[in-house]
Amino acid sequence: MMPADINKLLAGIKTGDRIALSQAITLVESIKSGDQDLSRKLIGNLTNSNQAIRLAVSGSPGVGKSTFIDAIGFYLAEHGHRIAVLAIDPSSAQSRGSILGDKTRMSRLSRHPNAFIRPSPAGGLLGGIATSTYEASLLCEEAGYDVIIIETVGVGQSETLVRHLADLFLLLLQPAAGDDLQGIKKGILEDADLLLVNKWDSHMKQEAERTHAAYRLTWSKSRDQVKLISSLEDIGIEDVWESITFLLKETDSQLKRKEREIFWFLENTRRLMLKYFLEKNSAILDNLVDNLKARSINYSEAIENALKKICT
Ligand SMILES: Nc1nc2c(ncn2[C@@H]2O[C@H](COP(=O)(O)OP(=O)(O)OP(=O)(O)O)[C@@H](O)[C@H]2O)c(=O)[nH]1
Ligand SMILES: [Mg+2]
Repeated sequence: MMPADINKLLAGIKTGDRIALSQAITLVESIKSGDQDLSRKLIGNLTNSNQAIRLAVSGSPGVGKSTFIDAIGFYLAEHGHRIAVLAIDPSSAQSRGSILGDKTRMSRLSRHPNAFIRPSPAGGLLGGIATSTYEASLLCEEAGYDVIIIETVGVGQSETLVRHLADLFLLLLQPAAGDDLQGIKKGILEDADLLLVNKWDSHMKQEAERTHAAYRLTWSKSRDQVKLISSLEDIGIEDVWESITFLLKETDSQLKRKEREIFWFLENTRRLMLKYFLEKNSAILDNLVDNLKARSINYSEAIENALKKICT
């Protein structure tokens, strides 16, 4: 892509051209340094005049995240909202197959004229959160999508990062037998704003009710923020949206927006600085590794040498 194309791309995004939006997201996801320069130019020229609601949807593999997003996204799209879905798939970097999978699991939404679905490979970065997801959400906002839903598997570091992508964090839970509360880590539970026990249907109905009751008793936040839903049968979806709008009224979204910008500025600058220093000093590090192998220096001397040569 040429620098001159950036203005064309920007104009396309503003008029709601999906291809332009897709191309722009591909650009911000690119790790080529030329693309990164263009990407910064693109992001720097956004007007940020639209204000979208950002929702993160997390939960164990197979709990029903995509099915839930299809249900609530379709409901909102039918009510005049424009929905963008950024699905971060930790496996798609290898298989690439799941892109099709996500589209078929969000079959109603993917056919809706008010919806845009974008699967992104996590690329092994940050345990399931692509560092470019923040930028992709800015692009969707510029394109006029007023609800942006981010699907992510809550693993590793992403547990703390999802908080910084969205205004609200929805955690889906699997109906679990008896006392087994499925080993969801306390940290991720406390980060969540809504707990949604999914699959409240079929043979899992009673189990879902028991799980719901258990979380209402043990969770530190309001009992009303623990819900029973069936994404497959569209049960409880409207109620979830009501809770979301209620919680959003209590959140200072402008403050969240500022905090988000600062967080991702630091996160991405740190990552770029590290990459820059590692590339610039690779010869020094290689040389020290050789010295270690030859035992001409010891471990501590190698670290001291590296610091002296690189940081002073
Ligand atoms: N019975 C029932 N099945 C559901 C419900 N929601 C999802 N499922 C099923 O659960 C399976 C997994 O659903 P997905 O929506 O792909 O789950 P996911 O959490 O997005 O999965 P990954 O993206 O692979 O982590 C599918 O077979 C769905 O049909 C529900 O409310 N009830
Ligand atoms: Mg999914």
